[in-house]
Amino acid sequence: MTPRHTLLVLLAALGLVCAGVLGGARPAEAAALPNTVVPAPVSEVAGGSNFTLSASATLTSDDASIGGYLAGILRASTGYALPLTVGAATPGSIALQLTGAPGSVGPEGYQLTSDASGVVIRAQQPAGLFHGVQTLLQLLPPAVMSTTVRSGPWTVPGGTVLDYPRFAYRGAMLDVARHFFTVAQVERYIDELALYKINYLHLHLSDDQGWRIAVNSWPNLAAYGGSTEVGGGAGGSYTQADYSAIVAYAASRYMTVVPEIDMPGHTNAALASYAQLNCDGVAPALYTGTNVGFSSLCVSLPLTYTFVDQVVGELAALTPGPYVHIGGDEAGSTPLADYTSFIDRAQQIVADHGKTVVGWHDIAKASLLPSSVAQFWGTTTTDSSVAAAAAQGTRVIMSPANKAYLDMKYTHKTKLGQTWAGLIEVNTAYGWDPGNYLTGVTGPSVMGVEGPLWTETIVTSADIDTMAFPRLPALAELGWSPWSTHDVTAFDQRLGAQGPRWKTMGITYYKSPQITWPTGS
Ligand code: NGO
Repeated sequence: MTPRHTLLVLLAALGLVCAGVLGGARPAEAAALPNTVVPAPVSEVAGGSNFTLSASATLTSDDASIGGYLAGILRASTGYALPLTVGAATPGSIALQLTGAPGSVGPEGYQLTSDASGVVIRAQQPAGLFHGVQTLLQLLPPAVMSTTVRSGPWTVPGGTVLDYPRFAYRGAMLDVARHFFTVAQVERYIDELALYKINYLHLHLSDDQGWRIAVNSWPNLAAYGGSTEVGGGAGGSYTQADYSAIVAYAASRYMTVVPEIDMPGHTNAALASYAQLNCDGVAPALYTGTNVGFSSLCVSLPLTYTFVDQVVGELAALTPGPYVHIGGDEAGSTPLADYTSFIDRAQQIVADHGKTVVGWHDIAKASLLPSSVAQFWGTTTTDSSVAAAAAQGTRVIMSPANKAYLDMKYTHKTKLGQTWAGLIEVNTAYGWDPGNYLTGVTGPSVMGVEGPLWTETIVTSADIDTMAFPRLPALAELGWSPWSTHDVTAFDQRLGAQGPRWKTMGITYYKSPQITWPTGS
């Protein structure tokens, strides 16, 4: 038991003793906040009486769309009318307020207080209110996530939660290139990620097997380069309107899209679409296998940079977020000198379009712009080029493949996924500190954490769910919660409490034997 849990138990015991002494003045259900919230909040203090949502309750919100989001979930499962108003909280209501939050909550944090008179979530910014709403949902019974009416009582334990993130970047990546996923499938994943306060969605939009975003100046990329996928299926691609719809949907969940065009390697789909992009002027065939490292843009060709400029330009114009990811991994058929000169030019092109570069950590072999971000995907805890870049001020997103890759199998028996970086059970995904993992990459060098889901073997939304749950919530907790809350026993209990929610929501998850899953999950 951690000191924090000891404190909660003591407070709970005190509450029960007081209730006895005062002759039952305090209802018996007043107890510690249950250990159910993932990611673990910065602080939770139990106290006061519980709140129970009644059929006549109202919702008040300073932000109409977040109010609408919460109302939508609560109305569906409770069957209550829950009229949404703006203004002062009324007794018995849930109030979302953009005033009165302590300064410590910052732009993404919140304070939640609950007692018999109501629940109030206070934040400085809408993102904080949205995160507070996620905590509130996790304090309500799992049936609250049902899309059909269920029976209550809809009780929130009494107490106060004060909460804000450890890292500014808490990401998830979906590879829509190896297998294509529709807008609806991506939106479904966004909704799942939002439950765990993930705030960046990285879309891997191009690879050898497919080009997934329409580029007006190079129409064959999507039309031809998007026409297949791993295994030879029909593939697909997003129109620019589709992509904008994903960006807007993500924004409604306080998530920023980071689009990736992988280059100079992983480019067979582009090279197959335009013969003139190839050094020999001959377009290769489309590729539907799973090898890596065989394709490269032609670094000596002037047209290559026109291509990069126009592709990045169109993508940057469609992307409100600050980042464009240029890939840069496994350029096994690009000589090192070509590779570094290409990355130098690609960084400048991205900067010219007003965006900040993210690249897989291979880009640390080139000379990086001060703003460029490296995404570590290695399987070791030392990497001299990444450490050297960090010493120069490069910020790093931590995605060590043997901890954070959501496409690795859980065990040898896992049907989907790969094993090249090892097997990743839940406690392995949880058992590392992103802020103190890679030698020389600590403190402000660590921008955050990301869980990449590569899709060589992933075809359906159920496949996505099975690989992401329950490991994605583990990574989300590493990204959000203070390291002082890190406790595998307490985490496993919190995670188990999510099981009935996933069942209610139709999320197919891996029932890890490391977790005690409650009845009904
Ligand atoms: C590697 C590779 C990807 C694969 C993935 C599979 C990176 C950054 N490049 O990660 O092309 O899909 O492994 O796990």
